[in-house]
Amino acid sequence: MVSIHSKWRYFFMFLGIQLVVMALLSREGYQKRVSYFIRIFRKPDTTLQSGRNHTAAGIPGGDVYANLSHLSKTHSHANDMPYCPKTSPLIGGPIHVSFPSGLTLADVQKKNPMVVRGGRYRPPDCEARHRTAIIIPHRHREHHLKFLLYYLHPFLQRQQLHYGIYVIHQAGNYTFNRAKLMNVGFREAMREEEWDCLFFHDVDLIPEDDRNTYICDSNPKHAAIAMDKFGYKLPYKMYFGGVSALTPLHYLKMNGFPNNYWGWGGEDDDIGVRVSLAGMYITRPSLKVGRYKMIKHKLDKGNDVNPKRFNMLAKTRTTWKLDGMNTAEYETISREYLPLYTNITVNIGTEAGLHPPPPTRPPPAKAEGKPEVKVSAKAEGKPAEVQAKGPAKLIEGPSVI
Ligand code: BGN
Repeated sequence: MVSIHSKWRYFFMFLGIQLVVMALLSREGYQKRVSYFIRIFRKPDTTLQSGRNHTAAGIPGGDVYANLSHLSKTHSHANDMPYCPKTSPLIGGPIHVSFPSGLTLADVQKKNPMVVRGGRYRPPDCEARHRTAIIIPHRHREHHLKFLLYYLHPFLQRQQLHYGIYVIHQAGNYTFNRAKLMNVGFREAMREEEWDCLFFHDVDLIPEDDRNTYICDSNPKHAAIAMDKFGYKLPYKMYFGGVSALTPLHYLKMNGFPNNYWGWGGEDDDIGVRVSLAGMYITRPSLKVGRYKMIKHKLDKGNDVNPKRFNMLAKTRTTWKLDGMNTAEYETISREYLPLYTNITVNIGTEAGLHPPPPTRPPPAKAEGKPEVKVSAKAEGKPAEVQAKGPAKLIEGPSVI
């Protein structure tokens, strides 16, 4: 029979063991576990500064600038640096994306002290395994560009890439041509450095997970597979819009992108069709990783829906070799090496050519087909250097890289 005394003895022994276990646990992050349970009962934090936050779909998202502060300029880019690890230790997964008012390019610059002239970066403590150029077609979207730069710079640094950001700015007010600007970006970026991968990036899409690595695959990659505006799903199987990644070889194999899609729509489908016509296929990251938040906006002035896109798309099979990188004709107006990006302003002309003839009859109120090549190389923040280049005519084939 167990006496009352021995019952108490067992109780105190049990209590003692509990105390020893707790003491041991507290040495190995017990506090972390306790704070984890406390956090479950707390309201989610909504400030931008917090370490972890929640994305639109309730996935916890971290501060894109976390982990980067220890990188310092004291590292020297020595010749004998080891290669960076295959998987960057700085990668943290989901990123919290919000668009705080009052953010300026000067703030973005302050947060990215390791980014150098023209928006270039190399990891300070290891030799990057990949060299990626980001090509961003742009006009009148300074507000979006600021947010994209705020997120993209630390995102790419976390991936330990050697990278450069190129903004290709369409001069004048004629209808926007996204795909032709990409052809310009390809040519101009490759002229400067031997990039091994090019990311063609819409200005209004912010990546939400840094496991979506900005490196190329063995086939053209469609990175923006899950956008918030499509409910984080692919809108249709052949979709190739938003953000895509190609090596220079992929790009030339498909004769680049079409030059003749003026206005909104269809050009990304044409590019997708070119991939398969050139004997390649589209690769994609997982839906969990290829997530993007779109900065909301209305359809731009100067980027009306292109009514010809259905007919043009039906003919891609016969046009892709005749129109593309081998016929991209443009004039470089200026090249500015700004602190956060290289800004290249170009005249890409109109459907009627680079210098369409003036109308013979008195022009109507709104002269269609007449480009007003008024260059606005204005960008927020002071240009570090402006190298006025043009207008120098550049009509080049794919052999000239
Ligand atoms: C498609 C557009 C794409 C656009 C996506 C997503 C066309 C061609 C007609 C078949 N394609 O419909 O350009 O990126 O929607 O918005 O309009």
